[in-house]
Amino acid sequence: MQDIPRREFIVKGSAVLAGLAAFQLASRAYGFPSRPGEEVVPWSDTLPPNPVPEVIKNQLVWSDLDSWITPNEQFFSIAHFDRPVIDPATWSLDITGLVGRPMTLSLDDIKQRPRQEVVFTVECSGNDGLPFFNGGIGNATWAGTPLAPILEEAGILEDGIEVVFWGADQGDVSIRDITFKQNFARSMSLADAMNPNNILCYEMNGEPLPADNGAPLRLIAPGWYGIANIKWLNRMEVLDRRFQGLFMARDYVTLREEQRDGETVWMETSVGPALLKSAPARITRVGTDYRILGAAWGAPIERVEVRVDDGDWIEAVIDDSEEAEFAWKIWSLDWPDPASGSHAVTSRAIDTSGNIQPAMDDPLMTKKVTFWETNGQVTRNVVIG
Ligand SMILES: Nc1nc2c(c(=O)[nH]1)N[C@H]1C(S)=C(S)[C@@H](COP(=O)(O)O)O[C@H]1N2
Ligand SMILES: [Mo]
Repeated sequence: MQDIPRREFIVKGSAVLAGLAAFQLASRAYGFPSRPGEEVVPWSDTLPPNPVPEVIKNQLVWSDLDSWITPNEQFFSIAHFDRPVIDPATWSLDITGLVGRPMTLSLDDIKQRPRQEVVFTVECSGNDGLPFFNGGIGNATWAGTPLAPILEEAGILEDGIEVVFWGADQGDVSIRDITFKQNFARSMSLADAMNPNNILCYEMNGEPLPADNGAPLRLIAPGWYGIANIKWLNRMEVLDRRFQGLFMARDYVTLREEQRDGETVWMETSVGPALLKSAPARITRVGTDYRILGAAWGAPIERVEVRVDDGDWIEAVIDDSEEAEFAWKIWSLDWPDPASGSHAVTSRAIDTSGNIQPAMDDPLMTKKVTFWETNGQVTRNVVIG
């Protein structure tokens, strides 16, 4: 009895779906603002050689940006210690410390739990803070299982306030004259860890998480700088106090000179959530019709403005064909018949609260003396004609 309507529904449904798929394909192809026959005009500025090729690998080449999602083989990776290659069959995740029910989960256990995906643009907080580093960023679809229900099942004891995430990678760490072998670790307050957006991630753009990006399991903490997204995760430990490991309390510490009632104070904070930012990615041309294209991320984007040389700020067109809270927005601005010669191209993002991405000579940038969290406006140079 119910078969007939159901089949009808499926037939109609699939026709609708097929139509929708075709439409989405078309709008997707249209969505990334590329034009038939366009050619890429290279930037005239180039990065000096990367002095730490084992730490920073595979930087994004901005002028190659031609898709909203960064393919895995073009995704950057950062490793401060070694780069462990882990056998998923023998790997497990321990949940220990101040929990009522300590747990050990296999990869299968984790994959059997509810699946959650998020499109999230990960940027290293060191990006644009060092002369050889502007490609520490990429946008991927990450899949895994939500973190919060696992912590709930483990039963955080009353005194638990902090969750430490440990990686399998190890290096030598020193405090004063003591040197010891330590695993990579970062922590979050219990409140931050319980954010429903956080996932324990085993898949990147539909493929198993690549080794360099943390296989078999990593934390994905949407909205945070890269450092919070612990790779090669194998232990989570709940503490009754703040964790002060190298990457929380000594490295990845932003030092800012600030004024309080005319007095200079030095503020030291651990790198945290991402900051509002944008960058020009590439220039293309069809004949003499030039176009500037870029990305904006780190906060809900209201608009992006572009300036050529010392000209006015002009509003760019934001590509709204892809909607994802934690993903970059691609923007573009037509630049018809530019004068020949050298030009500087700068972008600035404005968020929905009205905050403007700071200029590089803004005190927010100049009074920040460590290189992390450099979210100032990025200027690129191009020679026309
Ligand atoms: N275990 C571990 N996790 C880590 C790191 C690391 O060195 N070890 N580097 C962090 C830093 S600094 C960044 S920017 C991101 C980069 O993620 P990706 O390598 O997948 O691009 O991973 C973070 N997670
Ligand atoms: Mo980073």
